[in-house]
Amino acid sequence: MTVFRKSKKLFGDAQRVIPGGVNSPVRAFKAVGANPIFISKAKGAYLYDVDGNRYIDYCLSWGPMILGHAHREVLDQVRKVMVNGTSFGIPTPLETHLARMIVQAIGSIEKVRLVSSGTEAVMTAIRLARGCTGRDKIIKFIGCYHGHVDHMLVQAGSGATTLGSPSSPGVPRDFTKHTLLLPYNDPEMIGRAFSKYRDQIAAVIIEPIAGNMGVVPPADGFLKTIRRLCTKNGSILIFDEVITGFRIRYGSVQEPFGVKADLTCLGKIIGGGFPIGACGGKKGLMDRLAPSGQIYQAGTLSGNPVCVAAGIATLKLLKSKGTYPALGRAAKELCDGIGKALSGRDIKHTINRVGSMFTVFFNPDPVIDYVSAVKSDVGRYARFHSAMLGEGIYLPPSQFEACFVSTEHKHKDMGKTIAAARKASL
Ligand code: KE4
Repeated sequence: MTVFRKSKKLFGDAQRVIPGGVNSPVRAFKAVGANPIFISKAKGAYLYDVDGNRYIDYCLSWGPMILGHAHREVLDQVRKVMVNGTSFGIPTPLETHLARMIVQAIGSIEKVRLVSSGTEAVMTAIRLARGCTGRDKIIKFIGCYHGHVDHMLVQAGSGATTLGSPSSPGVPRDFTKHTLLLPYNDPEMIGRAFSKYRDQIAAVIIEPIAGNMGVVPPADGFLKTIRRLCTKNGSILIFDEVITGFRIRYGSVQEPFGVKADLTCLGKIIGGGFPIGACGGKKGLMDRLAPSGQIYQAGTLSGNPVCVAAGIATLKLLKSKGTYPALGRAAKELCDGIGKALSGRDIKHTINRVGSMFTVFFNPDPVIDYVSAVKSDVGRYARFHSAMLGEGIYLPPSQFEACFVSTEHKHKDMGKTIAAARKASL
């Protein structure tokens, strides 16, 4: 019987001094109706909580820990750099090194600005798109999440192609009146939006493989349709690859999809577990950013040597041959096993997987967009999460998130996870 006594006490302590007891809402386990576990340490594929329980971790800090936790070679590089100072607020050669690795890995990126979070990367991309086009409107897709910047916290307007309204208190209506929310994987709707707003659209921002409604891949041709419409109307195409960047392959998903973005947002993996984000694109766009251009963007700790050292070490290790096929094989073995376990118990579900990111939806039908995703049985997911936690398996505490596999997840970990799925009380 898994005990959470110390975590429960720590959660009470935390709630007295931190809103909701957490520093990011999803960590509070509200979506699975439980108290969060508090972590004491992590190594490889495993988390260890303050009660001494060990978990196989499929959340991996929401994606960054693709090499597993506390990777020796990443920490060695961080140690080497940090003893020489941690932040100077003036350039270091390390930033150029990481920027060059990103440029060499992603064909659509000629220059890149490093920042400290995915949210900042998105903020930068949208301001750049608006500044370069002189237009205001932005298209985003229902179910995609691009960080907590005001104009991205939008709920769909009343009609199909009406502009959005705030989805959070504290966001003035004026801040979202230029944001249009469209259904993911619906080429007809985006065609109608461009017909209606044509040369008013500064940019379209999309998760090329959605991870924030659970994993939802793009329908065939959907991304190419968006690319064609953006090119035709002089709008900027922004791929938010904060999750997918260096997750599916060494670089972006633009190459396998045959769609080049004008701007790409990155984060998570490129920081190797340290705070980072990045916005990259063609020189003609990127050079419009201050100080080479007039479009302002800044950050005290942007590109700081510690985070950048972790990112460089991580990308170097990811570059080694065979990394991504092995990640894909491990995730396939896991998803096939979980699928068989649940089907064997006649539990209706669907699993979406791309490479080493996946979601088990408790949904009898295909999940192809937000409307189909939210038909999932979130109560059953909560019971699944709790049962798996009790068996030492840590899944994201929400049905609408992505699971990830790292290079440290071994065959025995998959076997234990599949066995747990076979007996989880649902
Ligand atoms: P951050 O500001 O949290 O570093 O990145 C925002 C962001 C931007 N774009 C995409 C596609 C993202 O997935 C994210 C953040 N992802 C969430 C989990 N899906 C982070 C977890 C959290 O909010 O606590």
